[in-house]
Amino acid sequence: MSALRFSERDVTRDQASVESRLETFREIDKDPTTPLLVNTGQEDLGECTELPQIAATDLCADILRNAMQQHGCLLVRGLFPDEATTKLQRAIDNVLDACEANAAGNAPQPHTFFAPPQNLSSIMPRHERELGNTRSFHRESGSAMCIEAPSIAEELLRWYELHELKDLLTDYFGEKPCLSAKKWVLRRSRLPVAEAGWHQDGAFMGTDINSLNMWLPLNVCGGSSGAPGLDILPKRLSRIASADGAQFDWSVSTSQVQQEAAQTGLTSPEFAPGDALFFDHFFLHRTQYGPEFSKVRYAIETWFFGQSSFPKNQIPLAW
Ligand SMILES: O=C(O)CCC(=O)C(=O)O
Repeated sequence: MSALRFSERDVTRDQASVESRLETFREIDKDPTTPLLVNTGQEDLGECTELPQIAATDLCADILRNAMQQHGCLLVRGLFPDEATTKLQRAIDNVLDACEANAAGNAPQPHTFFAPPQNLSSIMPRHERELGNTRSFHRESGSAMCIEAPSIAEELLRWYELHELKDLLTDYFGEKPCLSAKKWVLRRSRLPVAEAGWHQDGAFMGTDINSLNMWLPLNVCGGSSGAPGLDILPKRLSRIASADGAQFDWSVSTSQVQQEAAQTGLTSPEFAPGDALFFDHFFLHRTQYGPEFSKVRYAIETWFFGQSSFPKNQIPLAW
């Protein structure tokens, strides 16, 4: 399998390519007639309590579909090699540092790790204000939109395709996939980890979509490793839990989570670099936090959608 090669890329061409991926969706809305993979309020498929795990060699659309229907998630062990995860950590350092410099008014010349698409603010409904708020939110949480660095984005797309993810997702969605500018995120935890709250991404994406997130940790994290992973409820939910008593209107209070988890129980798996956790917009999870999490964790979150069943507010990106 070919390695990741960031430094050999043509930044100008990659920036133009990401701009064109954004333009594809400027005038397009989702198609309300596309069948949904999970219908809101559909009947529960029993109390499946275990987090389903498979080896990367066993990953196929049927296993993914089955796990998503039964548990709302699938953990694939060893999907990507160690050599790549180390390279990706360094790339994230470079992108986050460039974003900091840009915010401090020292906008770097376009380079491999920073060359934001020039149409990004015009494509967001609230333009500069929305882009500014999105960037501040990311800086405060130790993250950045992947497309701030089009060469990283384009190389990742090439690499995802080599790992047959595009075929897998096309089969899963029943149509070609697209991605999201806002929810394709490079992450390096800021310590101490702030409480981010239990949430389902459908609370702000909407629920009339077909989605799949690939959450990709790049170093050992979770469990009791000392680096924050995710606390999760490995259960197929098909509605957005109430935000009553929660910190934000898109989050879920601990007491509400305990009710949801009454039969299932919560889990906090330990992840190895290159494992991938797949889940959708109904999946209930949060970043682990607390004094015991003193180590930095790197991760990439890539949300995919069906190309006619995407949340327009997350700024779709053609693939
Ligand atoms: O990486 C994290 O800690 C948070 C990830 C998350 O909430 C998500 O991918 O939706």
